[in-house]
Amino acid sequence: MRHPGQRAIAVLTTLSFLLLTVLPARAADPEIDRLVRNPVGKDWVTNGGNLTNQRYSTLKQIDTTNVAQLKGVWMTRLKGSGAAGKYSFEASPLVKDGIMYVVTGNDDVFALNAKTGAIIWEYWSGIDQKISTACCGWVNRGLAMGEGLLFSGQLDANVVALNMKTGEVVWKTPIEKWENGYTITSAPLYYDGIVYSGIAGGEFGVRGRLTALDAKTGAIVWRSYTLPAPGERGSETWPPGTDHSMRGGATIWNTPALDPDLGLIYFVTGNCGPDYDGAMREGDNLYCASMMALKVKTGEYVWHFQQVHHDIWDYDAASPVVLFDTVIDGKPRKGIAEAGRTGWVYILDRTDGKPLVGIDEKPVPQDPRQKTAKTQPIPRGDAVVPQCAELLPGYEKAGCIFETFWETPVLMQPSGVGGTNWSPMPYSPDTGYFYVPGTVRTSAFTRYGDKFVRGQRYFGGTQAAPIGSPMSGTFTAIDSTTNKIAWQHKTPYRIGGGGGSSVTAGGLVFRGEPDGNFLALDAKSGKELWRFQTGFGADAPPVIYEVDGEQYVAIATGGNQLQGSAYGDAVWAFSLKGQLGPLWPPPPPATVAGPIGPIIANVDAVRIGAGNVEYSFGPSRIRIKAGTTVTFTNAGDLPHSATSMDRGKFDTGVLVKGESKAITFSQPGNYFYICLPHPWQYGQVIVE
Ligand SMILES: [Cu+2]
Repeated sequence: MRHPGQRAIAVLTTLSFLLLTVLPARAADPEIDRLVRNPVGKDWVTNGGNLTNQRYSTLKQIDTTNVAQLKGVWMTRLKGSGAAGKYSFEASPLVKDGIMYVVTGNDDVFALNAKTGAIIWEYWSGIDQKISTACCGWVNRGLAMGEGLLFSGQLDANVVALNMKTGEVVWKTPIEKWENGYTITSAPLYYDGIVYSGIAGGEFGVRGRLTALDAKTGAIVWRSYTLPAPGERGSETWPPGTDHSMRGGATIWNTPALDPDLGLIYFVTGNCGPDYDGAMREGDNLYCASMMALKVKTGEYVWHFQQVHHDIWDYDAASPVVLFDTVIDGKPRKGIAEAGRTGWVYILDRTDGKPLVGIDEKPVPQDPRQKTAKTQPIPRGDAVVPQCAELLPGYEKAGCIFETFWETPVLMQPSGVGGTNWSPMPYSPDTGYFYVPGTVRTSAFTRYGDKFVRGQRYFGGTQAAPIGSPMSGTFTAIDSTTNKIAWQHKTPYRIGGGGGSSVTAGGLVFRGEPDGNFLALDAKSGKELWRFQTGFGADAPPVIYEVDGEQYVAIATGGNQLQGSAYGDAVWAFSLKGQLGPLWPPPPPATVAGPIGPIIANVDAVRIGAGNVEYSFGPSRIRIKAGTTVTFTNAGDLPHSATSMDRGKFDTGVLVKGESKAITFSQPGNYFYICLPHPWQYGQVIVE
């Protein structure tokens, strides 16, 4: 028989065990958790400002009445990091307690004094310069912080944690291998002891996923795939008896948002793979091009909304989701919205994924060869970019969004790069508007099929812009309660894959332009109030912060290859007490698609990616006599090809660094060509 005292001890032990397991663990970083749950004030501690991704700052020292006086306080060059043709600068700096942290396209991280711009420490990532699986430039969209650490997802598919005081590596966790087609380009999210990271690689036949890591140790806590294995939920939307879903893309390009009260984490997924070939993947192909909600603790599926069924246009959902609270028909609603590549903003109820403003399934053009979906979701309200293309000389067919195509090119708008690409869409609770960057461009969609080889491009077609076609952009305020345009600016350059913006309680939208200009607009009316030439492509999203009572606006200006803007390695900070004036303008981006530069006669060699202009042919336009053999050599860092626009005339195949291929041009004619991996890279051969 047990002694009563022993029994009491046993009961106490059981009770304390229960308490330990039932009570939530103490927050690992209560300060960061509090900052990211609340409206953004003096610090900007996560990519989207806070857990909502609204990029809305409550600071209002700089407002519509005084913004015209804004000048540069400091401009710091980041020692050449990421300042080369292959890079884009897409990160928002983070700021905490007067220190700024910024990551470049080479995954190098710098800590700066946020008041003076002086560099405090540097982390050089040392990532393999042979990484060949970054689809769309070498980019890093930003950092996260918590527990005294900075978190960064690298192109080599590692998540690293750095000591915030020193920049030293504390842990490093591989999520995958870049050799298998996986890279990380999105900014992670930190909340309640966990780091959440997406993964990219939708152009390489990968399987998308969200990964949750323990912030202290880097151990993987859970991983949630965005594509079902055979037999799992959603696998009925892939052809039975195949494993196409296991390489179907649906990657995560951007920072998730999180609702702590609902216990849900939200994100959007990228295109289906192969991008332009739906022939072998009959079905809706869940969960490509979808908004998704998972349980934040376990990664368990809660709801999804697919924006594009059976995507064959690369109509990714790439811009970060935004959480907002609103009142519709007199009822308070919990909203979630995302700006798609389709040109529409998708506005849903974040509790259940049902449309808030209205989205209708409508019949669309059909092509049995592409196994097209019968209907597509069409949001009520306005699109921010045109959705029909005009016919151009040399083409047989032009159509509107969701037109079909096969081996003959079909012209369509929006282009396969959007609409809105990776750029964020800020939301202001003061105006109730979303601020949506858009690219206006035509794609000539063509399907040609691709065999799957792990770690190789898996496009199945192309969507190059036709030679001579115009390219521009729009910046639009969309009313969140109606999904209709409140105001819209036509911009001279494409800004859907750049032109990042943020909004403030001072009634201002700050946004960059690829020609180097940094602008402030009246958030309510759209009126331009200030403009400043930064000297480099101003495409990364700006941030707003405060040090010692002074409000600053900062932007990383380093250009963007999607925008064709000038590269660089600069970070600018502005305030009302600034003294620095503008810089000389950099070369502006192209506004017409096609090769540029003079026509050079009697050339027998073309170098690709030479002279630190990664996405280029040099000379880009040549005139030769029939029978001439031209040697194409890859002098750049990344794999490139020289492929005639219709692919049948000539094709070097993909050349790695240093590799050459000789092509003999025997037939007179005018041959335009592109690089297949980078279809915005153009050349021309005139054979006489
Ligand atoms: Cu290329």
